[in-house]
Amino acid sequence: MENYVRTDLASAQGKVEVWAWIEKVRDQKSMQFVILRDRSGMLQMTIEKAKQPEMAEVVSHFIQDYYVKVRGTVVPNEYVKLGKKELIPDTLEVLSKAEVSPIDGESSIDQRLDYRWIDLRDPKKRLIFEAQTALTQGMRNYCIENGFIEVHCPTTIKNESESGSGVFEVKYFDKKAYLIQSPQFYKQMAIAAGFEKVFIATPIYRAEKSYTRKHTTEFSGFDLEFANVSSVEDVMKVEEELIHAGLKEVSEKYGEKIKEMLGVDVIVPTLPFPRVTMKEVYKILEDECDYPLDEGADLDTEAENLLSAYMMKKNNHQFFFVKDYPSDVRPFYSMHKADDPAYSETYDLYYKDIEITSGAMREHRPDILAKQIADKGIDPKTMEENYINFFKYGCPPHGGFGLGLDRLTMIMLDIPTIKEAMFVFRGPDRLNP
Ligand code: AMO
Repeated sequence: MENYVRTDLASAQGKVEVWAWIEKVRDQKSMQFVILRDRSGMLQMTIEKAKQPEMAEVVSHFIQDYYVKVRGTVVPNEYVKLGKKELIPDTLEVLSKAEVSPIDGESSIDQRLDYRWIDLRDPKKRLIFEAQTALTQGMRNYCIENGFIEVHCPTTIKNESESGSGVFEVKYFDKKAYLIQSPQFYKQMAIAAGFEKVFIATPIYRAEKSYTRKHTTEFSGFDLEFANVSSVEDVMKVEEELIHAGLKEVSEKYGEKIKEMLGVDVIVPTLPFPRVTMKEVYKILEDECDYPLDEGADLDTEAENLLSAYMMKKNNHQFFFVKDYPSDVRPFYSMHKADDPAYSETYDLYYKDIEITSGAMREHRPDILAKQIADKGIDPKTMEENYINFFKYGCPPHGGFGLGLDRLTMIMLDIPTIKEAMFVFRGPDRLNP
Protein backbone atom coordinates (compact mmCIF):
# COMPACT_ATOMS: atom_id res chain seq x y z
CA MET A 1 0.00 0.00 0.00
CA GLU A 2 1.52 3.28 -1.09
CA ASN A 3 1.61 6.19 1.31
CA TYR A 4 -0.81 8.99 0.71
CA VAL A 5 -0.19 12.20 2.64
CA ARG A 6 -3.30 13.52 4.38
CA THR A 7 -3.57 17.21 3.51
CA ASP A 8 -5.95 20.08 2.88
CA LEU A 9 -6.80 21.12 -0.65
CA ALA A 10 -4.72 24.29 -0.78
CA SER A 11 -1.49 22.53 0.07
CA ALA A 12 -2.18 19.32 -1.86
CA GLN A 13 0.72 18.13 -3.97
CA GLY A 14 2.02 14.70 -4.97
CA LYS A 15 0.31 11.63 -3.55
CA VAL A 16 -2.44 12.80 -1.23
CA GLU A 17 -5.50 11.85 0.75
CA VAL A 18 -8.09 14.62 0.97
CA TRP A 19 -11.48 14.82 2.71
CA ALA A 20 -13.67 17.39 1.06
CA TRP A 21 -17.07 18.64 -0.03
CA ILE A 22 -18.30 18.44 -3.58
CA GLU A 23 -18.70 21.98 -4.86
CA LYS A 24 -19.61 21.27 -8.48
CA VAL A 25 -19.62 18.46 -11.02
CA ARG A 26 -19.19 18.92 -14.77
CA ASP A 27 -20.11 15.57 -16.30
CA GLN A 28 -19.02 15.47 -19.94
CA LYS A 29 -19.02 12.76 -22.56
CA SER A 30 -15.64 11.30 -21.77
CA MET A 31 -14.49 13.28 -18.74
CA GLN A 32 -15.80 14.38 -15.36
CA PHE A 33 -14.49 17.53 -13.69
CA VAL A 34 -15.31 17.69 -10.01
CA ILE A 35 -14.54 20.74 -7.92
CA LEU A 36 -13.66 19.77 -4.36
CA ARG A 37 -13.96 22.28 -1.52
CA ASP A 38 -12.65 22.53 2.03
CA ARG A 39 -11.82 25.41 4.39
CA SER A 40 -8.46 25.99 2.69
CA GLY A 41 -9.86 26.38 -0.84
CA MET A 42 -10.82 24.37 -3.92
CA LEU A 43 -9.19 21.79 -6.15
CA GLN A 44 -10.27 20.13 -9.38
CA MET A 45 -10.48 16.37 -9.53
CA THR A 46 -10.46 14.90 -13.04
CA ILE A 47 -11.82 11.50 -14.01
CA GLU A 48 -11.38 9.88 -17.37
CA LYS A 49 -14.54 7.78 -17.80
CA ALA A 50 -12.99 5.12 -20.01
CA LYS A 51 -10.17 4.54 -17.52
CA GLN A 52 -12.28 4.57 -14.35
CA PRO A 53 -15.83 3.55 -15.30
CA GLU A 54 -16.90 2.44 -11.81
CA MET A 55 -15.76 5.66 -10.19
CA ALA A 56 -17.40 7.66 -13.00
CA GLU A 57 -20.69 5.94 -12.27
CA VAL A 58 -20.48 6.95 -8.59
CA VAL A 59 -19.56 10.53 -9.48
CA SER A 60 -22.42 10.81 -11.98
CA HIS A 61 -24.84 10.80 -9.00
CA PHE A 62 -23.04 13.52 -7.07
CA ILE A 63 -24.72 16.79 -6.26
CA GLN A 64 -23.34 19.74 -4.33
CA ASP A 65 -22.32 19.06 -0.71
CA TYR A 66 -21.65 15.34 -0.87
CA TYR A 67 -18.64 14.68 1.32
CA VAL A 68 -15.90 12.42 0.02
CA LYS A 69 -12.52 10.94 0.79
CA VAL A 70 -10.18 10.79 -2.17
CA ARG A 71 -6.75 9.27 -2.57
CA GLY A 72 -4.78 10.16 -5.64
CA THR A 73 -2.04 12.23 -7.21
CA VAL A 74 -1.97 15.96 -7.80
CA VAL A 75 -0.39 16.75 -11.14
CA PRO A 76 0.29 20.05 -12.89
CA ASN A 77 -2.00 20.94 -15.77
CA GLU A 78 -1.73 24.39 -17.30
CA TYR A 79 -5.26 24.14 -18.76
CA VAL A 80 -6.90 23.95 -15.34
CA LYS A 81 -8.02 27.45 -14.36
CA LEU A 82 -8.17 26.58 -10.67
CA GLY A 83 -4.52 26.61 -9.59
CA LYS A 84 -3.16 24.98 -12.77
CA LYS A 85 -3.26 21.56 -11.16
CA GLU A 86 -5.65 18.65 -10.84
CA LEU A 87 -6.16 15.60 -8.69
CA ILE A 88 -6.21 12.26 -10.49
CA PRO A 89 -7.99 9.91 -8.10
CA ASP A 90 -6.99 6.33 -7.34
CA THR A 91 -9.81 5.69 -4.88
CA LEU A 92 -12.95 7.56 -3.97
CA GLU A 93 -15.18 6.96 -0.98
CA VAL A 94 -18.47 8.71 -0.27
CA LEU A 95 -18.53 9.61 3.45
CA SER A 96 -21.80 11.52 3.37
CA LYS A 97 -24.54 11.92 0.80
CA ALA A 98 -26.41 15.20 0.51
CA GLU A 99 -29.95 16.07 -0.42
CA VAL A 100 -30.60 19.14 -2.55
CA SER A 101 -30.11 22.23 -0.38
CA PRO A 102 -33.39 23.78 0.81
CA ILE A 103 -31.86 27.27 0.58
CA ASP A 104 -30.13 29.27 -2.12
CA GLY A 105 -29.14 32.85 -2.94
CA GLU A 106 -32.82 33.83 -3.23
CA SER A 107 -33.85 32.58 0.23
CA SER A 108 -35.06 35.03 2.86
CA ILE A 109 -33.03 35.61 6.00
CA ASP A 110 -35.49 33.56 8.07
CA GLN A 111 -35.29 30.60 5.67
CA ARG A 112 -31.52 30.84 5.81
CA LEU A 113 -31.52 30.96 9.60
CA ASP A 114 -33.69 27.81 9.67
CA TYR A 115 -30.85 26.05 7.87
CA ARG A 116 -28.06 28.06 9.45
CA TRP A 117 -25.50 25.26 9.14
CA ILE A 118 -25.88 25.29 5.36
CA ASP A 119 -25.97 29.08 5.20
CA LEU A 120 -22.66 29.19 7.06
CA ARG A 121 -20.87 27.11 4.43
CA ASP A 122 -20.35 30.35 2.51
CA PRO A 123 -16.68 31.34 3.11
CA LYS A 124 -17.74 34.98 3.58
CA LYS A 125 -19.87 33.95 6.53
CA ARG A 126 -17.16 31.76 7.98
CA LEU A 127 -14.83 34.75 7.80
CA ILE A 128 -17.06 36.55 10.34
CA PHE A 129 -16.21 33.89 12.90
CA GLU A 130 -12.55 33.71 11.94
CA ALA A 131 -12.42 37.46 12.53
CA GLN A 132 -14.32 37.10 15.81
CA THR A 133 -11.84 34.49 16.97
CA ALA A 134 -9.01 36.96 16.37
CA LEU A 135 -11.01 39.69 18.11
CA THR A 136 -11.51 37.68 21.29
CA GLN A 137 -7.95 36.39 21.14
CA GLY A 138 -6.66 39.97 21.05
CA MET A 139 -8.89 40.96 23.96
CA ARG A 140 -8.11 37.83 25.95
CA ASN A 141 -4.37 38.34 25.43
CA TYR A 142 -4.75 41.91 26.65
CA CYS A 143 -6.49 40.69 29.81
CA ILE A 144 -3.95 37.98 30.52
CA GLU A 145 -0.95 40.23 29.83
CA ASN A 146 -2.40 42.75 32.27
CA GLY A 147 -2.92 40.28 35.10
CA PHE A 148 -6.66 39.56 34.77
CA ILE A 149 -7.99 36.23 36.03
CA GLU A 150 -10.62 34.49 33.91
CA VAL A 151 -13.69 33.50 35.94
CA HIS A 152 -16.50 31.18 34.85
CA CYS A 153 -19.77 31.88 36.58
CA PRO A 154 -23.25 30.35 36.71
CA THR A 155 -25.87 31.54 34.25
CA THR A 156 -28.59 31.09 36.87
CA ILE A 157 -29.20 33.58 39.65
CA LYS A 158 -31.66 34.28 42.44
CA ASN A 159 -32.15 37.99 41.79
CA GLU A 160 -32.46 40.27 38.80
CA SER A 161 -29.29 42.31 38.28
CA GLU A 162 -30.25 44.87 35.62
CA SER A 163 -33.31 46.86 36.49
CA GLY A 164 -35.18 47.80 33.36
CA SER A 165 -34.31 44.85 31.15
CA GLY A 166 -36.44 41.73 31.03
CA VAL A 167 -35.45 38.54 32.73
CA PHE A 168 -36.16 34.89 31.89
CA GLU A 169 -37.58 32.93 34.78
CA VAL A 170 -36.64 29.25 35.02
CA LYS A 171 -37.91 26.44 37.18
CA TYR A 172 -35.09 25.39 39.49
CA PHE A 173 -36.36 22.21 41.12
CA ASP A 174 -39.07 23.48 43.48
CA LYS A 175 -37.76 27.04 43.39
CA LYS A 176 -37.68 29.91 40.95
CA ALA A 177 -34.44 31.15 39.40
CA TYR A 178 -33.53 33.61 36.67
CA LEU A 179 -31.11 33.45 33.76
CA ILE A 180 -28.41 36.09 34.17
CA GLN A 181 -29.01 39.42 32.44
CA SER A 182 -25.34 40.16 33.13
CA PRO A 183 -22.52 38.54 35.15
CA GLN A 184 -22.58 41.80 37.13
CA PHE A 185 -22.97 40.32 40.62
CA TYR A 186 -20.49 37.53 40.07
CA LYS A 187 -17.78 39.80 38.75
CA GLN A 188 -18.23 42.19 41.66
CA MET A 189 -18.06 39.20 44.00
CA ALA A 190 -14.65 38.36 42.51
CA ILE A 191 -13.46 41.83 43.50
CA ALA A 192 -14.76 41.31 47.04
CA ALA A 193 -12.85 38.00 46.94
CA GLY A 194 -9.62 39.92 46.37
CA PHE A 195 -9.04 38.80 42.76
CA GLU A 196 -8.35 42.47 41.82
CA LYS A 197 -8.85 41.98 38.06
CA VAL A 198 -11.21 39.53 36.38
CA PHE A 199 -12.78 38.88 33.03
CA ILE A 200 -15.77 36.70 32.20
CA ALA A 201 -16.91 35.49 28.79
CA THR A 202 -20.46 34.21 29.19
CA PRO A 203 -23.88 33.86 27.60
CA ILE A 204 -26.24 36.62 28.72
CA TYR A 205 -30.03 36.52 28.50
CA ARG A 206 -32.49 39.35 27.93
CA ALA A 207 -36.22 38.62 27.80
CA GLU A 208 -36.95 41.62 25.63
CA LYS A 209 -39.33 41.63 22.69
CA SER A 210 -37.09 43.91 20.66
CA TYR A 211 -37.02 43.44 16.92
CA THR A 212 -34.11 45.69 15.96
CA ARG A 213 -30.85 45.07 14.15
CA LYS A 214 -28.95 45.13 17.46
CA HIS A 215 -31.12 43.10 19.83
CA THR A 216 -31.10 39.41 20.59
CA THR A 217 -32.46 37.51 23.57
CA GLU A 218 -29.19 35.70 24.21
CA PHE A 219 -25.79 37.18 23.47
CA SER A 220 -22.14 36.62 24.26
CA GLY A 221 -20.84 38.98 26.89
CA PHE A 222 -17.21 39.86 27.47
CA ASP A 223 -17.07 41.50 30.88
CA LEU A 224 -14.23 43.00 32.88
CA GLU A 225 -14.14 44.14 36.50
CA PHE A 226 -11.18 45.51 38.41
CA ALA A 227 -10.23 46.99 41.76
CA ASN A 228 -8.69 50.29 42.78
CA VAL A 229 -10.69 52.53 40.52
CA SER A 230 -11.08 56.18 41.53
CA SER A 231 -13.28 57.41 38.72
CA VAL A 232 -15.04 56.29 35.57
CA GLU A 233 -11.99 57.49 33.60
CA ASP A 234 -9.94 54.62 35.09
CA VAL A 235 -12.48 52.18 33.63
CA MET A 236 -12.66 53.82 30.21
CA LYS A 237 -8.89 53.72 29.86
CA VAL A 238 -8.87 49.94 30.25
CA GLU A 239 -11.71 49.54 27.79
CA GLU A 240 -10.13 51.58 25.01
CA GLU A 241 -6.90 49.61 25.37
CA LEU A 242 -8.85 46.34 25.26
CA ILE A 243 -10.74 47.32 22.10
CA HIS A 244 -7.53 48.52 20.50
CA ALA A 245 -5.86 45.17 21.22
CA GLY A 246 -8.82 43.22 19.79
CA LEU A 247 -9.09 45.22 16.57
CA LYS A 248 -5.32 45.18 16.06
CA GLU A 249 -5.39 41.39 16.15
CA VAL A 250 -8.25 41.29 13.63
CA SER A 251 -6.59 43.78 11.31
CA GLU A 252 -3.22 42.01 11.39
CA LYS A 253 -4.64 38.52 10.86
CA TYR A 254 -7.61 39.16 8.59
CA GLY A 255 -7.54 42.83 7.51
CA GLU A 256 -6.72 42.07 3.87
CA LYS A 257 -9.07 39.12 3.58
CA ILE A 258 -11.92 41.14 5.12
CA LYS A 259 -11.27 43.98 2.68
CA GLU A 260 -11.18 41.60 -0.26
CA MET A 261 -14.14 39.38 0.64
CA LEU A 262 -16.44 41.71 2.58
CA GLY A 263 -15.28 45.10 1.26
CA VAL A 264 -14.81 46.43 4.79
CA ASP A 265 -11.82 48.26 6.28
CA VAL A 266 -11.15 47.23 9.86
CA ILE A 267 -9.63 50.41 11.29
CA VAL A 268 -7.44 50.03 14.36
CA PRO A 269 -8.56 53.01 16.46
CA THR A 270 -6.12 55.57 17.81
CA LEU A 271 -5.96 56.17 21.57
CA PRO A 272 -7.45 57.85 23.49
CA PHE A 273 -11.02 57.60 22.17
CA PRO A 274 -13.00 60.86 22.08
CA ARG A 275 -15.14 61.54 25.14
CA VAL A 276 -18.21 63.62 25.77
CA THR A 277 -20.20 64.11 28.97
CA MET A 278 -23.98 63.81 29.08
CA LYS A 279 -24.20 67.48 30.05
CA GLU A 280 -22.32 68.31 26.85
CA VAL A 281 -24.54 65.90 24.91
CA TYR A 282 -27.69 67.81 25.94
CA LYS A 283 -26.09 70.98 24.58
CA ILE A 284 -24.90 69.33 21.36
CA LEU A 285 -28.33 67.86 20.68
CA GLU A 286 -30.01 71.21 21.22
CA ASP A 287 -27.47 73.52 19.53
CA GLU A 288 -26.09 71.34 16.75
CA CYS A 289 -28.80 68.79 16.00
CA ASP A 290 -32.02 70.68 16.68
CA TYR A 291 -33.17 67.77 18.87
CA PRO A 292 -33.47 69.03 22.45
CA LEU A 293 -33.77 66.45 25.23
CA ASP A 294 -34.80 67.26 28.77
CA GLU A 295 -31.80 67.37 31.06
CA GLY A 296 -31.74 64.10 32.99
CA ALA A 297 -33.31 62.10 30.16
CA ASP A 298 -31.63 59.07 28.61
CA LEU A 299 -30.69 59.00 24.93
CA ASP A 300 -33.34 57.63 22.58
CA THR A 301 -32.45 56.06 19.24
CA GLU A 302 -32.83 59.30 17.30
CA ALA A 303 -30.58 61.12 19.76
CA GLU A 304 -28.01 58.32 19.49
CA ASN A 305 -28.02 58.57 15.70
CA LEU A 306 -27.67 62.34 15.66
CA LEU A 307 -24.97 62.33 18.31
CA SER A 308 -23.01 59.57 16.52
CA ALA A 309 -23.06 61.46 13.24
CA TYR A 310 -21.92 64.62 15.02
CA MET A 311 -19.13 62.90 16.98
CA MET A 312 -17.76 60.92 14.04
CA LYS A 313 -17.64 64.02 11.87
CA LYS A 314 -16.07 66.15 14.57
CA ASN A 315 -13.41 63.66 15.67
CA ASN A 316 -12.88 61.54 12.57
CA HIS A 317 -12.88 58.53 14.89
CA GLN A 318 -15.16 55.48 14.84
CA PHE A 319 -15.48 55.32 18.64
CA PHE A 320 -16.68 57.71 21.31
CA PHE A 321 -17.49 57.51 24.99
CA VAL A 322 -20.52 59.21 26.50
CA LYS A 323 -19.88 59.58 30.21
CA ASP A 324 -21.37 60.92 33.43
CA TYR A 325 -24.96 59.82 32.86
CA PRO A 326 -27.78 61.05 35.08
CA SER A 327 -27.94 58.67 38.06
CA ASP A 328 -31.65 58.09 37.48
CA VAL A 329 -31.14 56.37 34.14
CA ARG A 330 -28.39 54.00 35.35
CA PRO A 331 -28.56 50.79 37.39
CA PHE A 332 -28.45 50.87 41.22
CA TYR A 333 -24.88 49.57 41.37
CA SER A 334 -23.44 52.74 39.77
CA MET A 335 -21.39 55.17 41.86
CA HIS A 336 -22.95 58.62 41.98
CA LYS A 337 -20.62 61.58 41.55
CA ALA A 338 -19.42 62.81 44.94
CA ASP A 339 -19.80 66.49 44.00
CA ASP A 340 -22.91 66.11 41.82
CA PRO A 341 -24.98 63.07 42.91
CA ALA A 342 -27.62 63.58 40.22
CA TYR A 343 -24.93 62.35 37.82
CA SER A 344 -22.92 59.14 37.99
CA GLU A 345 -19.50 57.62 37.29
CA THR A 346 -20.84 55.75 34.27
CA TYR A 347 -20.39 55.56 30.53
CA ASP A 348 -21.49 53.95 27.29
CA LEU A 349 -19.10 53.28 24.44
CA TYR A 350 -20.31 53.78 20.87
CA TYR A 351 -18.74 52.17 17.81
CA LYS A 352 -19.88 53.90 14.62
CA ASP A 353 -23.53 54.52 15.61
CA ILE A 354 -24.26 51.66 18.03
CA GLU A 355 -23.70 51.29 21.77
CA ILE A 356 -21.42 48.31 22.33
CA THR A 357 -20.63 48.67 26.04
CA SER A 358 -21.87 50.01 29.33
CA GLY A 359 -19.41 50.59 32.12
CA ALA A 360 -19.14 52.24 35.50
CA MET A 361 -17.41 52.73 38.76
CA ARG A 362 -19.49 50.77 41.30
CA GLU A 363 -20.96 51.75 44.64
CA HIS A 364 -19.03 49.54 47.08
CA ARG A 365 -20.35 50.98 50.38
CA PRO A 366 -23.13 48.64 51.51
CA ASP A 367 -25.28 51.25 53.27
CA ILE A 368 -25.30 53.61 50.29
CA LEU A 369 -25.82 50.68 47.90
CA ALA A 370 -28.88 49.55 49.91
CA LYS A 371 -30.28 53.06 49.67
CA GLN A 372 -29.72 53.20 45.90
CA ILE A 373 -31.47 49.85 45.54
CA ALA A 374 -34.41 51.15 47.57
CA ASP A 375 -34.51 54.32 45.43
CA LYS A 376 -35.07 52.09 42.39
CA GLY A 377 -38.13 50.63 44.08
CA ILE A 378 -36.52 47.31 45.03
CA ASP A 379 -36.57 46.03 48.61
CA PRO A 380 -32.86 45.91 49.59
CA LYS A 381 -33.55 42.95 51.90
CA THR A 382 -34.12 40.76 48.83
CA MET A 383 -30.61 41.57 47.65
CA GLU A 384 -28.75 41.29 50.90
CA GLU A 385 -27.74 37.67 50.88
CA ASN A 386 -26.52 37.46 47.28
CA TYR A 387 -25.24 40.95 46.64
CA ILE A 388 -25.10 43.61 49.34
CA ASN A 389 -23.30 41.26 51.72
CA PHE A 390 -20.37 41.07 49.27
CA PHE A 391 -19.44 44.57 50.40
CA LYS A 392 -19.87 44.18 54.17
CA TYR A 393 -16.60 42.44 54.91
CA GLY A 394 -14.23 44.84 53.14
CA CYS A 395 -14.11 45.51 49.41
CA PRO A 396 -11.86 47.68 47.22
CA PRO A 397 -13.47 50.49 45.23
CA HIS A 398 -13.88 49.03 41.78
CA GLY A 399 -15.39 49.33 38.33
CA GLY A 400 -15.81 47.51 35.08
CA PHE A 401 -17.78 47.11 31.92
CA GLY A 402 -19.78 44.68 29.84
CA LEU A 403 -19.16 44.38 26.13
CA GLY A 404 -21.60 42.76 23.71
CA LEU A 405 -19.44 40.62 21.49
CA ASP A 406 -22.12 40.08 18.85
CA ARG A 407 -22.75 43.79 18.47
CA LEU A 408 -19.04 44.51 18.31
CA THR A 409 -18.62 41.91 15.54
CA MET A 410 -21.66 43.26 13.68
CA ILE A 411 -20.33 46.83 13.69
CA MET A 412 -16.74 45.88 12.99
CA LEU A 413 -17.74 44.08 9.78
CA ASP A 414 -20.66 46.36 8.78
CA ILE A 415 -23.11 43.45 8.98
CA PRO A 416 -26.66 44.78 8.59
CA THR A 417 -28.17 42.77 11.46
CA ILE A 418 -27.01 40.96 14.58
CA LYS A 419 -28.83 37.85 13.26
CA GLU A 420 -25.97 37.34 10.83
CA ALA A 421 -23.20 38.37 13.18
CA MET A 422 -24.04 35.54 15.61
CA PHE A 423 -23.34 31.87 15.03
CA VAL A 424 -26.90 31.04 16.07
CA PHE A 425 -29.39 33.85 16.60
CA ARG A 426 -31.97 33.82 19.35
CA GLY A 427 -34.91 36.19 19.23
CA PRO A 428 -38.43 36.38 20.65
CA ASP A 429 -39.67 34.22 17.75
CA ARG A 430 -36.64 32.08 17.16
CA LEU A 431 -35.57 29.07 19.17
CA ASN A 432 -34.15 26.97 16.33
CA PRO A 433 -31.84 25.51 15.26
P1 AMO B 1 -25.84 46.67 29.40
O1 AMO B 1 -27.20 46.28 29.77
O2 AMO B 1 -25.69 48.01 28.74
O3 AMO B 1 -24.88 46.70 30.67
O4 AMO B 1 -25.21 45.57 28.44
C1 AMO B 1 -23.85 45.63 28.07
C2 AMO B 1 -23.70 45.42 26.58
O5 AMO B 1 -24.29 44.19 26.19
C3 AMO B 1 -24.83 44.30 24.89
N1 AMO B 1 -26.27 44.06 24.91
C4 AMO B 1 -26.94 43.39 23.96
N2 AMO B 1 -26.54 42.82 22.82
C5 AMO B 1 -27.47 42.22 22.06
N3 AMO B 1 -28.77 42.13 22.39
C6 AMO B 1 -29.24 42.69 23.53
N4 AMO B 1 -30.54 42.58 23.85
C7 AMO B 1 -28.31 43.36 24.38
N5 AMO B 1 -28.40 44.00 25.55
C8 AMO B 1 -27.16 44.42 25.86
C9 AMO B 1 -24.55 45.70 24.41
C10 AMO B 1 -24.39 46.44 25.71
O6 AMO B 1 -23.62 47.60 25.57
N6 AMO B 1 -23.91 45.06 33.77
C11 AMO B 1 -23.79 46.07 32.73
C12 AMO B 1 -22.38 46.20 32.25
C13 AMO B 1 -21.43 46.74 33.30
O7 AMO B 1 -21.68 47.83 33.82
O8 AMO B 1 -20.41 46.07 33.56
C14 AMO B 1 -24.73 45.70 31.58
O9 AMO B 1 -25.18 44.60 31.46
O10 AMO B 1 -23.36 45.65 23.66
